[in-house]
Amino acid sequence: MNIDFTHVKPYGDTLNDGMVQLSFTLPVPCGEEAREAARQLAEKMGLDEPQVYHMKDLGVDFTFFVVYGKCRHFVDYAAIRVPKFQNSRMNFEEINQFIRERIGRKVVVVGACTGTDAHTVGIDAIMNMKGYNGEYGLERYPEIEAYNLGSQVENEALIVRAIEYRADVLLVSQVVTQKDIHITNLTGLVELLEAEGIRDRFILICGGPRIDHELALELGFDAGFGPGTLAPDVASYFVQEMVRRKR
Ligand code: B12
Repeated sequence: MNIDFTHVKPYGDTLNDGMVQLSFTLPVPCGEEAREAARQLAEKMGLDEPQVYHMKDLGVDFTFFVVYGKCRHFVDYAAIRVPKFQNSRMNFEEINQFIRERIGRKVVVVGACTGTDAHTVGIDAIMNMKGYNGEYGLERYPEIEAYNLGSQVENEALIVRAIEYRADVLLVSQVVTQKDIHITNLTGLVELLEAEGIRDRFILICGGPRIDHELALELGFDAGFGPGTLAPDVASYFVQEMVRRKR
């Protein structure tokens, strides 16, 4: 198929038909006025021929919609440049061997889910002994000393423990993103570290379902990891970064 990567559009039935499906909620009572409001809104979002395929009364004057339409916009895929990690992905054995040979001591990692965020499953998936999705977590790595502080850890408390344990790496999980609270928490940590003059002591990594590497760099972190991350993805990055920094 001949695709023009400078003009990429969503694909439905035929190339460049622009078909998308959109779902959202409006704070209006369910009815024909609500349907028309959803249709007009979709049109304003850049969808041609919007059709409300599903409308559901959520009660207390809120309505949920699924709308189909043809997106009139395109993106220049050929011009996209995304920051990426400059390292290879190693497995459990390779990472431990790399630490023994290239670092020569245990790597200390301190992790937490910070602020008021109580979602522990993400940070546990990366750190817990038993691991996640077929991969051991960092606690299982013989060459890594891993401290999982759990959830709802204030930035100040994380820093205290990081200093106490002489951490090489800080892992920060943020799952809740309502009102951009993850941005506030993550930038707050960077500011505190900078104010104390210790930002450069740590490899600073964040992760969560709405985090990516680009956002992490923007917020002053060294790296960011999103959905589907496994312990070796993160460990491969930080052990190689430690060696890069020693040079
Ligand atoms: C389980 C759950 C809960 C449990 C949490 C239990 C626990 N001990 O963790 C409970 C019931 C307590 C809960 C509470 C709330 N929750 Co909740 N919860 C979920 C749910 C269903 C699953 C999250 C999860 O465990 N995912 C599985 C893990 C493995 O995935 P993950 O977190 O993305 O982690 C992976 C990557 O992101 C990455 N990663 C994550 N962290 C890190 C860190 C580092 C350093 C690295 C490298 C990688 C990394 O690696 C992980 C493994 O691949 C989600 C919905 C969903 N389906 O996702 C809602 C969800 C996250 N919750 C939500 C909300 C709103 C809440 C509440 C505010 C609800 C309320 N009104 O009370 C409260 C918040 C409480 C609080 N103070 O934080 C919203 C968040 C919306 C938003 N974007 O902000 C979601 C998305 C549900 C929704 N659709 O509305 N929740």
